[in-house]
Amino acid sequence: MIKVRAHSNIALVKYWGKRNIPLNIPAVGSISITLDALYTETAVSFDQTLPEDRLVLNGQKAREKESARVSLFLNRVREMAGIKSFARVESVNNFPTAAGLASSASAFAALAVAATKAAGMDLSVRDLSVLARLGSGSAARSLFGGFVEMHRGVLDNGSDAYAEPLYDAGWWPLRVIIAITAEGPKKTGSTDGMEHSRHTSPYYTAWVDSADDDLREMRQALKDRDFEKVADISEYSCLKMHALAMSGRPGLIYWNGQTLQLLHWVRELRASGLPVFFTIDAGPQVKIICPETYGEQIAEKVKAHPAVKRIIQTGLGPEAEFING
Ligand code: 2P0
Repeated sequence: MIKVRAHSNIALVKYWGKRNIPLNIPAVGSISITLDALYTETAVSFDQTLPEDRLVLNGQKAREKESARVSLFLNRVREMAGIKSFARVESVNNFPTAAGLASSASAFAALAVAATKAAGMDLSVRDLSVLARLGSGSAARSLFGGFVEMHRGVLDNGSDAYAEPLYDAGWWPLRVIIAITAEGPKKTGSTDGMEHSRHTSPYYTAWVDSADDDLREMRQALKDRDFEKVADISEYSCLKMHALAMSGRPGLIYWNGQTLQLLHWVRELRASGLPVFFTIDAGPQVKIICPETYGEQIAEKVKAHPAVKRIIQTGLGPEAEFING
């Protein structure tokens, strides 16, 4: 049995849209940070005696839809390894998936590493990233720690659409404070939301065309550890992604009233001189980011805000790793 821990991540320059559906190739590159306190641990063993794949999620037999998605992924692993056995997969998230926090990123990153090793393969990190991407786009990034860039690539077969590390977590200690504004799963998942935007929004082409500029600027801002620039580009990419989602037909609104209140509030904090910015994924939670040295001060303020139910705090995390030797 092979067991792997992979951490969740959030994008500062967002991924939204695919250029190839069957191969799950993103239409735009993205840049993310890996989160220390949010992770998935996945154990995999292939067993010739099993009549089918067995998936246990957070201690319970997985539902049909989740099992099918994992089996589809395992089929690719079996094909690559030239084996036919089914697998036993046990996966545990240490964070609440019901709050709509990303779980597919850490889940498919951990599964890619554990399943290939359990199948007797020793893939390069680049090949692992391509494989993880087939499970979930953001999973390609969760293989790595610290600051990570995902490339959209140009090839039809997706072999150049992979993630790679930009800087490790120690490059620039940041704190991420996740403000939970509502519990419960989101209504439209990212995968469906992205396709909806591609098919119905008049802004989709502009989104794709402007992504490379954002990536280039963010790379430079991270290199310079220029907080103001990172804040500016992150909020721009986040709001542009949500504007794209909202401009579909019907428009997708991932925010609630509390989300919007917090956006204004974070900008007020910044205007008052505190180094802090927000980003939001396909849900109502607001991720508030600041230098580690301001972490405690800002976390206290976020926790006390009436729009916030509770917070989850984390620093930047490491790459995916084997945890049973
Ligand atoms: C991101 N998101 O860059 C963006 C921003 C959500 C909003 O990547 O369809 O679950 O499995 O490739 O990776 C979430 O999308 O989508 C995501 P699929 P995924 O973090």
